[in-house]
Amino acid sequence: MSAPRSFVAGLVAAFALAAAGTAGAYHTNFVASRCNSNPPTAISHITRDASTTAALRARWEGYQWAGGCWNDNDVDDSPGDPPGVAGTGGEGGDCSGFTFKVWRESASTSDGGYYEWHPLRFVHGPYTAADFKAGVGAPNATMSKADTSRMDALASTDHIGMIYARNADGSDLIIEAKGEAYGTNLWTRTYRGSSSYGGVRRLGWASVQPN
Ligand SMILES: [Ca+2]
Ligand SMILES: [Ca+2]
Repeated sequence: MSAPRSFVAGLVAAFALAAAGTAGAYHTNFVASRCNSNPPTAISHITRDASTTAALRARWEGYQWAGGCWNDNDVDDSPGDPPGVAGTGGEGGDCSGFTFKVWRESASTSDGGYYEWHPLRFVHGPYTAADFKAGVGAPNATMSKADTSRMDALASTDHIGMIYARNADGSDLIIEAKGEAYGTNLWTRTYRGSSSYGGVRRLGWASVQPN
């Protein structure tokens, strides 16, 4: 038998009050205190090497649902936030926000150009993991998983991670913003073998690094 609704509501209210009283325990105010809204820098081209470097800069940083701002101190500055709450304002991207930023995409879905966002620029971008999986937006396209290279992505309707390296056993080293309890990092994943994951490519990589 389930508890009476009023009792459950009372518990929820009591929890909310308790949480408010100890807001500092998880409200690190990272976005409010550290992040900015500076415009991105339009750049002439992107390379897989430069985006790999940008992705690795976020390694060991936090995860924030609907987030998109991190520093580079190799520490999750906002651990233990309640998952799935955009308003907690913690450090880190979520899976799709991280991909958007590393892929140097425009805030406009019709613009396939290249935009460098500072790590401390708070931006999520217009795409969910499902959007990426479907190839939504001018910069993005679906592709065969077999043809993927470094910094292409494997996406499902609720997650996306970028390929850092393919392993001989058919798994991949994936760089991804995984979740509140995990942060952003490199992990061995078997997404490639899952029918729920497809290949996604950021269009327009240049083959040569700028001087
Ligand atoms: Ca950090
Ligand atoms: Ca967090």
